[in-house]
Amino acid sequence: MEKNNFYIELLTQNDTSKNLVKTKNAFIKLMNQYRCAMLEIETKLRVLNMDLSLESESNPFESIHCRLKTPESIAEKLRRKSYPYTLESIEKNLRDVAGIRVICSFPDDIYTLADKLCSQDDVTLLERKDYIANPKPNGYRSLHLILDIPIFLANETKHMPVEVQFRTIAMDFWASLEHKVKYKKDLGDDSAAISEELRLCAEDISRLDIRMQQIKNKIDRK
Ligand code: 0O2
Repeated sequence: MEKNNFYIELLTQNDTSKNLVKTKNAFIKLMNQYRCAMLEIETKLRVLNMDLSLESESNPFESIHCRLKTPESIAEKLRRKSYPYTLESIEKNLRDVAGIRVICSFPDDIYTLADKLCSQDDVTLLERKDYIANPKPNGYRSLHLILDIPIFLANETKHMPVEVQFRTIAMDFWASLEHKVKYKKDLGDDSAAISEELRLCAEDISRLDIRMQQIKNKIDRK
């Protein structure tokens, strides 16, 4: 969907007296607020990474990736979930417009980082889905948090949600391939076999993560 069509849809389904430019600007303003919230959480994670690495001589996370949902992806989700097509509806119903993915080497680092982040004074945990303890049927593993964070703007303080996904390098490797498979439509008869193979790989990966963690613990005790 072209960006302008997205704004036109928002416009026509709402207040028709507003013009396209106004709607577009309001959308851009909202996206900037999500970006500010994402920056706040990213900074908190980077600070934790630095501080914890002084204690253990290794970094709790290997990499961090931030993304704002695209207008196309926002539109698709509103449509899929049958939510109203308004800016208010985006704010009320979508909590993953701002998203951060944190890639750790070891499973224990995921829980340490998540706990330390959630215990900060200005962070409120809205939702926690532990797909590591309870993997999805297809084998997907990650820890998902929806956090609320205040952002301090020129004339107001606003609370915004940010989704943070924590996974190990191995879980991320799996999720990237599974994502490709999901969106590849022409797998035909191989589709079921590939899904089963992926599910088995997810189990192998989980066992590998546990073994790597055990080796690290032994090294740390020396
Ligand atoms: P993107 O572009 O990554 O943001 P919903 O968000 O409503 O579809 P729900 O239950 O609210 O679903 O969210 P959930 O289960 O916490 O998962 C949301 C995100 O987790 C997805 O975002 C993916 O990034 C990731 N995810 C969840 N399940 C899977 C899976 O089976 N395989 C892979 N590869 N990733 C998964 P989006 O919105 O799909 O896209």
